[in-house]
Amino acid sequence: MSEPQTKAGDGAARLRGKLITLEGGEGAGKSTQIGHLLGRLGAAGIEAIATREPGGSEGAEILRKILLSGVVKPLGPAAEAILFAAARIDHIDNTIEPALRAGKWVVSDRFSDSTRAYQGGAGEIDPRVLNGLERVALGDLRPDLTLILDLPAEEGLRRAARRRAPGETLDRFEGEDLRFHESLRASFLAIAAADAGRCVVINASAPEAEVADAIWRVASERLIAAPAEQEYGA
Ligand code: T5A
Repeated sequence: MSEPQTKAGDGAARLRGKLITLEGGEGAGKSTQIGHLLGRLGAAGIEAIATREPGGSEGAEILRKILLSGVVKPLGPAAEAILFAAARIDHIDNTIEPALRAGKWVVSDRFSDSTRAYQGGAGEIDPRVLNGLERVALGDLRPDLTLILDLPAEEGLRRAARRRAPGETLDRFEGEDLRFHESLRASFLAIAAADAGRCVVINASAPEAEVADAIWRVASERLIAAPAEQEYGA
């Protein structure tokens, strides 16, 4: 479980890194855009790491294999949500928090909003269950910025299919029907509307370079030009 974001430390005050999450449906272009964002952060002199969910740490990568294989599907979305939360705890403890404490920025391909959209919205789990899981998994941790890459579900599935290697099968969620994927899109947009301070919707139907420019504009305006930096370990 994550620790509080600000606590007494033993050394000199260090600047805590920022957590940026990219969310959206299948094939929205998250991995592609994380490459661009990391390049631009590096050029701005900001040390950043890329990570992903499910996964991003040794234990969480084991759970990723289990979850995406589909063996948990018969147990229902609540069981899947609990396993996604277990993976998230390992990811936060072993990858995200250590990097943030070291002053690095963390860019994660999916995070807790994916559980809200896939298991909550589309999977229809009671939001109270998701709130409880989120409290346990995240503690005080919240993304500083969430970019929701939005595009029609059909286009995202088409892109994901084009990227698939010959003979590669659909994973657990890619195999769901179009109605499921359309409801995901609606869930992500609802999450963005409910938390506009944290989330920004990006038009992911635009050409790759335009999407990269839009993401960089938002990230630099919201985080780099931000007047006050949060200190950690003071
Ligand atoms: N999940 C995850 C849950 O159900 N609950 C949870 O809590 C969490 C964390 C993870 C699965 O787990 C589910 C959601 C997912 O189903 P994954 O393999 O990590 O699965 O897959 P995704 O996160 O869905 O990522 P994808 O790899 O499908 O898509 P991306 O990363 O969004 O897209 P990307 O960058 O690989 O691009 C796809 C293709 O489109 C092209 C790219 O070149 C690529 O070929 N492309 C564009 N084409 C045209 N215009 C653009 N602007 C383009 N941008 C990219």
